[in-house]
Amino acid sequence: MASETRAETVEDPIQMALFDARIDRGESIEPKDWMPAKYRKQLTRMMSQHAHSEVVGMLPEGNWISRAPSLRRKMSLIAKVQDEGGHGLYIYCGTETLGVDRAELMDQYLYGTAKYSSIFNYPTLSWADMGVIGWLVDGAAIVNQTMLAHASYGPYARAMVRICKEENFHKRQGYELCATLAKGTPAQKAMVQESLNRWWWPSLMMFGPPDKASPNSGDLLRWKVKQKGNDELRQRFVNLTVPQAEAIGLTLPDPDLKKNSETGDWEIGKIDWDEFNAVLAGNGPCNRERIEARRKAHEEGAWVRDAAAAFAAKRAPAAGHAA
Ligand code: FAQ
Repeated sequence: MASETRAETVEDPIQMALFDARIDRGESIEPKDWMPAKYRKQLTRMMSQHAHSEVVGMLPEGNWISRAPSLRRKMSLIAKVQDEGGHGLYIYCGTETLGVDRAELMDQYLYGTAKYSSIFNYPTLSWADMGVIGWLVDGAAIVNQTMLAHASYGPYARAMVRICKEENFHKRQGYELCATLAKGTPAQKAMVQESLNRWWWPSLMMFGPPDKASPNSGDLLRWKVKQKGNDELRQRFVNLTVPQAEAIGLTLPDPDLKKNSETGDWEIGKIDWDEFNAVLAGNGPCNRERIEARRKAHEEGAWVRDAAAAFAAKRAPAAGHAA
C-alpha cells in the first residue's frame, strides 16, 4: 500500500511543528496541505474502514426489504439502505482526497485485511431487528459521527455533517418502529424485546476496544481526528439510550446496569471482549457470508466499472477539444 511506504518517512521537524500548531489552533487540514505521513495513513485506514462499513451495512437490512409489513415501512427501509450506500460513496470520495486509489481500498477490503464495523457480522432474524438497528446501530453511529463532524481533516468532517442528518432520520424511524411493536400485541412486544437483547451488547462494541486497549486513539486524539475516546462515547450512548428504552417499556439485557448518583452515568456490566475479538478475527456469525456477498457484488459489477471507464475515456478527448 502506497501510504505504508510513505509512513517510513522521517518528517521535517519544522513542517511537523507548523502542522501541530495548526491542529492546536483548531484549523481544518485540507487535501493539498502538508500533512505527516502518519496522519495520512491513519485517516486512510479509518475513513476507508468507515466507508466499507457503510456499504456492508446495507446487507443486514436489505435482507428485509421484500418482507416489510406495509408500504410505508418498505419505503423507509429502502430509503435507509440507499442512504447507507450513499454514505459509503461520500466517504470513499473523501478517502481519495488523501491520494489513495479506490480500487486499492477495495482490494484491501475484499481480498486483504481491511476491517469494517463488527456490528454488521450479526444476522437479522426478525422484523423487529429493522427497528432495533435504526435505534441502536444508527444511534451509536450518530454519537460517534457527531464528534467526527469536528475532525481536523476537512473532507471527512464535512461528509459527517450530511451523514449525521440522514442517520438522525434512520434512528427516528427505527425508534418509532420499536415503540410501535412495544405497545402492540404481546407477541410483537416479545419480538422487539428479543431483538433488543441480541443487539445491545454488539452495539456497545461498535465504539471500539476500551481506551487502554486502543492502539490508534493516541495519534487520532492528538491530531484531533477523534475528539473523544472510545469509552467516553460509549458511555454517552448508554446514557442516552437507557431512558429511551424505559420510555417504551423495554428492558436492556444487563442485570448490572445501574445509575451512579455521583457522576449521573449509567454504569454497565462487563462487555464480552472475547466475542468482539472473535468477530474482528473473521469468526462472527456472518463474517464469511458478508464478505462473500460483497465479493460477488463487486465481481458481477465489473462490467459497470468497465463501461463507465470506457465512456469517460471516449468523452475525454472531446472535452479537451471543446476547451
Ligand atoms: N469493528 O485503536 P482502535 C454505521 C478495530 S457506520 C471492527 O480503538 P480506532 C452506519 C480498529 O479498526 C459504523 N473493527 O481503533 C450504519 C483497529 O484495527 P486496525 C462504522 C474495530 O480507529 C448504520 C483496532 O480495532 N463507523 O454504523 C471496531 O481508534 C446502520 C483497534 O481499535 C465508523 O467506522 C469495530 N467496532 O477506533 C450503516 C466510524 N472497533 O485498523 C448501515 C469511524 C475498533 O488498527 C446500517 N471510525 N476496531 O487494524 C471510528 O470512529 C474509529 O475507527 C473506531 C475505532 C471508534 C471504530
